[in-house]
Amino acid sequence: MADSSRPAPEDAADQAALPASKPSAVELAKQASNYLLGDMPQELVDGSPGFSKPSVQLLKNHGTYQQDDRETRKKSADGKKSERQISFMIRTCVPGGKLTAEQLLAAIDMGDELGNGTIRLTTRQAIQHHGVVKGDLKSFMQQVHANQLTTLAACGDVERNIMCCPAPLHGDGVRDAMQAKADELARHLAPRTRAYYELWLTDPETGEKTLAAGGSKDAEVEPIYGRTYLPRKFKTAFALPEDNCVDIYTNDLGFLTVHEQGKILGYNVLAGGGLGVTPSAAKTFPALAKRLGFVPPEDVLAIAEAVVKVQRDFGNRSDRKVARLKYTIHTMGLETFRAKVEEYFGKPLAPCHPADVHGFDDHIGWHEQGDGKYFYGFNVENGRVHDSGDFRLKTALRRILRDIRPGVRLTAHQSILFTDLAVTDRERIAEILHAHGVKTSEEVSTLRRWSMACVALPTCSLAVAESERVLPDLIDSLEPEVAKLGLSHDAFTVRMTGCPNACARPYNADIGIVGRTAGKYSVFLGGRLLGDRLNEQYKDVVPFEDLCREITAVLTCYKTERRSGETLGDFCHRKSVAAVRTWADEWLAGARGHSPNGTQAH
Ligand code: SRM
Ligand code: SF4
Repeated sequence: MADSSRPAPEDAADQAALPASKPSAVELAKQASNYLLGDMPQELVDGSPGFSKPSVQLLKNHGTYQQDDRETRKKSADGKKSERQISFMIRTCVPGGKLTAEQLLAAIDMGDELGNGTIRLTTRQAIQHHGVVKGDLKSFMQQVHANQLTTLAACGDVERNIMCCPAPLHGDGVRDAMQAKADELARHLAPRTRAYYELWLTDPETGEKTLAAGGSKDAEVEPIYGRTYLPRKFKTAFALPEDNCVDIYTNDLGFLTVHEQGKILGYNVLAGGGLGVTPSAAKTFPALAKRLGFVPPEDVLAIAEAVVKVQRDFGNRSDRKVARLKYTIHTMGLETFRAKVEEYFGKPLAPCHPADVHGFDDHIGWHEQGDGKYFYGFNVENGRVHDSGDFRLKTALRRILRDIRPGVRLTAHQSILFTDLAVTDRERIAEILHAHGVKTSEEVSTLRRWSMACVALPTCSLAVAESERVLPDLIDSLEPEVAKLGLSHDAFTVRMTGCPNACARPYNADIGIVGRTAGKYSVFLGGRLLGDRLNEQYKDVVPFEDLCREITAVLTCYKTERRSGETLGDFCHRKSVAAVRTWADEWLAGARGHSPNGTQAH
């Protein structure tokens, strides 16, 4: 239940700094940091390879994580400690995934000059670099700024990169208007602290501003967030009922665009989605967002601010495991939460419009934009842009970006849309890709196209198993099985993560594969492309080498028993995951006419 002794909305920002229960160490670090600056100015130039613990927490709000390559760790001489080569992951915000060719080129160049020679397109339409050393951090941030982007709030306890369907489909203007609204909200919820500018965009010797002076000059530095920002990360997305390519239901806050005859009537507001779980903490759970109410377009900023402020004031600041909005709603109850949001909003919320998600498009392939130009959705496997042997994706991208100068949009599926193309560019793009050993989207199997994996090893400190580096092998081994079953054209999502934090959103996929321990995975079934249903655990602790036959068994069951037009996820949901398991286990044991290797059972 909501605590009635809580402060009124207008003075809650200050009091949020003083929670009743013992604040977590991260809260203390934020509280003492003077709006996210802390001791970082001194630590940045102290000659050591890393930062202190409080600064490591603060740095996340500036878009960077202190990490190390876990494969190069060495035992110290006395064998007691492990020696780590510290480097930094840096995430750059790209609201709605919109970039220019120059910006993506610059990001690729920065990966070569200051990072590990690769870049990664994320599951939230942003860009990540890895392997940047402390001495290069400032230069990196300055280059991001020069590239007219920012890393501020790409990570941390703030509104993250706001997602929006990136398709440049200009036809009736609905997507353009929705994308503009998402941009407006991203600007509205951006932190206003000057710390970012003071730390990264000034000369360390003189303290003089070299690139930009920014942030609030008002006495009230952060009118939305207050001194301690939010209790936890906060994520927002905009989608259309006919196209949920951003997985709106997995976000803390979602705006589902309700439109008729080319006019946006308003937005259904969804709240409390989030997927990460901690298996050792039973109090954690994945959740899809709940339908909260309906607002006209002019109220989007105000309702978002109200939801953010309720989370600011009522979210858990002592236990970070249960600090996301989904737990605030769970603790308060949906009706109490809605009432509190209405209080902050200053008026009642209209009930949701009946419109709901009913379609999904990854925008891969060649499409007309509706303005006489074309866009090409290019599938980047697991978002990793690199050159390796004959596969020279990074070089191919450079050529496309330099020679054709398309617009660029990043998708929530770690892929790229090249936009504003002429019809003749289709062949040029295919030629460039082929010349660099890269397949066009049309040459990639449906199975691979709809798969995605998180970063995991070797950089992610939370990974317990491989993900990005092994999913391509699993897909390689599954492709012939899928073809044998005649399912090559069936679209279903296969999403893999190296731990239960769920960065590739496995818990609403048709098939979710989640790292449990080294080389072993839990398998989940029964979500679907639409992203509006959580899946269920099918099997636990499955060795990587058994995943292909286990999934093949499920697909065989699907092929044999599905109804006409039924998708894999819908089939598993209807039949029940338990019944699919029984069927598939019998098939694996050879008791269903044919054993897995195709021989007749006795
Ligand atoms: Fe994530 C933490 C990578 C999208 C849930 N995520 C991490 C960290 C920063 C690991 C860490 O804390 O040390 C990973 C960086 C690894 C590395 O070496 O690069 C990481 N998350 C990613 C990315 C890059 C995965 C990718 O392959 O694309 C995605 C970056 C998105 C972006 O541009 O902002 C990414 N993370 C997600 C998503 C999907 C989404 O938001 O649509 C989720 C599930 C949705 C959600 O938030 O619940 C997600 N990441 C988490 C969690 C669990 C949060 C929770 O509430 O339980 C963590 C761990 C944490 O926050 O404590 C985490
Ligand atoms: Fe790391 Fe786990 Fe996220 Fe994968 S799901 S990037 S292993 S935190």
